[in-house]
Amino acid sequence: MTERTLVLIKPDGVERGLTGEILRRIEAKGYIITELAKRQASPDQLAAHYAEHEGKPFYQPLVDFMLSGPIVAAVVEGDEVIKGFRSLAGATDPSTAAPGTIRGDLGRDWGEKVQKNLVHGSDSVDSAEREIGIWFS
Ligand code: DAT
Ligand code: MG
Repeated sequence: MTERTLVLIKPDGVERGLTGEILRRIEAKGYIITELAKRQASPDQLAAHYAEHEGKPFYQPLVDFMLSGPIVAAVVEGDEVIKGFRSLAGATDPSTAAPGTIRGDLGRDWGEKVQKNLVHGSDSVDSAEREIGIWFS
C-alpha cells in the first residue's frame, strides 16, 4: 500500500555532508521525495515531534542535539515506505546497526551519543501523518 513517511536528516548528517548520500539511498530504493526542506528546528516543533519520549532520560540530550544545527526534513512516498525506510535506516544504535543500512554504514557515534544516528523515520501511519503536520504545515 502506498504510504507517506517523515524523514529527518539530523544535524550530524547535515554537518557531515551526508544529505545527498542519504537522499540518494531513498531514491535508489524507488521512493519518491515529495517535500524537502532544510530547517532550523524550533523547540516547539521538537517537543511535538518527540512527545512520546518526554520524561525519558535521553529526552533532553536528544532535543538539545536536534537544536544544535540545521536539519533536512523530507516527506517520502512509496509502497510500504514506513517500514521500508526504517529498514534502510537500520537499528537505532549505529554500533550494532547492520552493514548496508544508513546508520550501519555511516553512523560514527553511539553509547551516550546514540542520538547522533543520522536520521529519523516515522514508525506508523498515525505518527507519519502527525509528524508531517509538524514539519510541513
Ligand atoms: P528510532 O529513532 O530508531 O525510532 P526511538 O524513537 O526509540 O528510536 O528514539 C528516538 C531517538 O532517541 C533515537 O533515534 C536516539 C535516541 N535514543 C533512543 N533510545 C535512547 C537511549 N536509550 N539512550 C539515548 N538516546 C536514545
Ligand atoms: Mg522513533
